[in-house]
Amino acid sequence: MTIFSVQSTIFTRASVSILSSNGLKRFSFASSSSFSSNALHSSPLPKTKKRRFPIVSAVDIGGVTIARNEVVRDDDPTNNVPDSIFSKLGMQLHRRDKHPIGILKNAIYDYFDSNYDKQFDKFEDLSPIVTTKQNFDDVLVPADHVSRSLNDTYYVDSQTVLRCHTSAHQAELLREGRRRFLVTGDVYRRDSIDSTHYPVFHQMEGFCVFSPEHWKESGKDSTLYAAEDLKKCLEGLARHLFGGVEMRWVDTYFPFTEPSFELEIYFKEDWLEVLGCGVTEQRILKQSGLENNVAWAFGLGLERLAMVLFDIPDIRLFWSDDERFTSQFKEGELGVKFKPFSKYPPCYKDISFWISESFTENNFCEVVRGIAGDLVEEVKLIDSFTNKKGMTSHCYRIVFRSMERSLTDEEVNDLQSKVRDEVQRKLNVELR
Ligand code: FA5
Ligand code: MG
Repeated sequence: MTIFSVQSTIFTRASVSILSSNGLKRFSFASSSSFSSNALHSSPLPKTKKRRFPIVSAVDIGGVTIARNEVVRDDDPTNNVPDSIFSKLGMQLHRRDKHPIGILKNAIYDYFDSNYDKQFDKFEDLSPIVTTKQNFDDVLVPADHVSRSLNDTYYVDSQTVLRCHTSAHQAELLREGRRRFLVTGDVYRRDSIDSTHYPVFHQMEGFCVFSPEHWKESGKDSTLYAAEDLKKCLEGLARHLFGGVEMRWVDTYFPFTEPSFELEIYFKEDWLEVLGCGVTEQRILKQSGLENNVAWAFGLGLERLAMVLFDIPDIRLFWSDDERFTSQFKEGELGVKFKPFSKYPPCYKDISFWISESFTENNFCEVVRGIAGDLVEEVKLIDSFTNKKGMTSHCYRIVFRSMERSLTDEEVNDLQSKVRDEVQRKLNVELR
């Protein structure tokens, strides 16, 4: 039998399917229950409606206050930002020097500062709320590309999204006249999730423009010159961060680069994709009057790199406020290996329903995430069939497990019962 572990990253054309042993499509799942320090105001919970998330009524993004009703809009059908995601805005884990993501970011800065004589300008406070033009059009994402759908991206309104990659800032920085830059930020995606996928994560974009004297001197064609320089830069970065580690380049596709590559690192007995990169499409350079130039760009997945670097087994941990996690990391210390404080027991619950035509797994994931937050470790499709009338049934196994404590039966039953209610109400499915 076979398990398909769907590792879809939005901008690559193909998802990777890993065949494994029991016939079922598998995807996993997590979200947050940690309370944000950026939350300016939290409303007390109404007594009758028990929620895992305090409703945050405003957040601070780099000194700018954003009210909940500007981002979470029940009256706009295009809006699909839930409270659990809103509460993450402005958390900026990458700006915390004692957090693994911040420690990693600083180590990458060190690499660029020392190898490129501080020529890379750094940005880490650009707002994650961007226009669809910035997020998609400016980087040539086709009008019908799957990443534009409400199923994959968080929309504030039809023209505004939570950026799903730091590439959203390439064009504006080029237009400003920047030629070498690093952009670090939180990015947002509706995704089926497992221990290496999370709906909010952090990327660092790198961009480097070359003028003709660079490649002419080398005697190489401009694209080859840029591609070689890019790989040399990123291999050097990997050595700087990891010393020795097993890695490989994989050819891929992005709308904004050609050729395009991904770098994978061998981690926990599997290849883990840690970044996407390539030689920038000429049309992007042309938009900023750089038609005689060539450029490379990359987008690093900071959580993925930090997982390898600090031996962090589950991406949910990055959001933990538990001192047993946070106290293990020190500013400027790269080599520290995370010591798991304990593995609490999982609790399994199954749910079966007849799906409707509009059913998607990302929507189902979001419902479970909205109820159980980071207490959900994984959601697996364990059975699927279509009856003679053409109705399709799905059975999902939900794995509940806290990273921080043992869950009680009562608590898990309560979560599962809420999932059953909400799935019916929101997804138009018929429970079996
Ligand atoms: C992009 O986002 C491109 N913008 C990267 C890029 C930039 C390519 C510039 C070329 C030039 P992708 O969707 O593959 O590509 O994501 C980049 C990295 O983010 C992945 O390699 C992975 O490390 C990380 N990533 C993707 N999805 C998730 C997720 N749900 N959770 C955690 N990390 C993720
Ligand atoms: Mg990818």
